[in-house]
Amino acid sequence: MRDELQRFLLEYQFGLREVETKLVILRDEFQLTHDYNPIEHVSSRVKTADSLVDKIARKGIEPTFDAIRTGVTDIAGIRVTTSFTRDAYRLFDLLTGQDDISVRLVKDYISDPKPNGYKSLHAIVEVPVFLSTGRVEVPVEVQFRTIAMDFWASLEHKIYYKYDGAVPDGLLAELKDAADSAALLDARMERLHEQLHGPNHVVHAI
Ligand code: 0O2
Repeated sequence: MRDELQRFLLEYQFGLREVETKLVILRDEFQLTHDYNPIEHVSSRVKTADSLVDKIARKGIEPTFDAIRTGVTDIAGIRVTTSFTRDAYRLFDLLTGQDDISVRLVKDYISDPKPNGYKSLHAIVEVPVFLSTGRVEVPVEVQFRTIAMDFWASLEHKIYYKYDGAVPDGLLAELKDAADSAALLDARMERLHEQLHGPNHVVHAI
């Protein structure tokens, strides 16, 4: 069972590598061709077996590989941090437009933030991985967000876990207020950037 689980998780590790390589190629090509790098940071992880078991129990998913494959879509996860909101959408378009990538689900919490203030653009994509046994489509969750959105989300995540989900109302209101400030900062930085380079910087050149 343990070997089977390792083998199951390995496919997600390979899927992650494929998508990471695509992002590295976009980043390097952007830098070289346009003298501009829209990606600040990329981080990735495959869920640990313990965290996967927790999620299956929480969501009431049957403990079979088929049920897990269908029911848990963030076993492989990548977070792409960009300088500006435009870059988050631009990278989303460039990745999801590649013809070996299929998009399973998109959640746009940038245009439609969660009530707590969370902003991020999520996509569940499927990427082909070629094994000795043949081709498998591996789902990978990709989150695109700006540095300001990421800064907010990582603090909110820590607070949420510290209070085990029961965050006091005063703190929730402060977090929402901080999310609004982060959004204002994003808009302001993007305006400054456009003053420097013009609104269509890079877009024309693609
Ligand atoms: P972790 O530890 O980051 O992996 P799902 O539970 O994934 O099947 P859900 O929650 O509807 O379904 O998916 P959604 O909304 O796309 O959120 C998935 C991930 O987005 C979360 O993964 C978080 O990483 C992030 N996220 C979503 N909402 C919030 C939020 O309010 N605050 C912060 N800080 N992050 C958020 P996990 O598995 O919850 O956690």
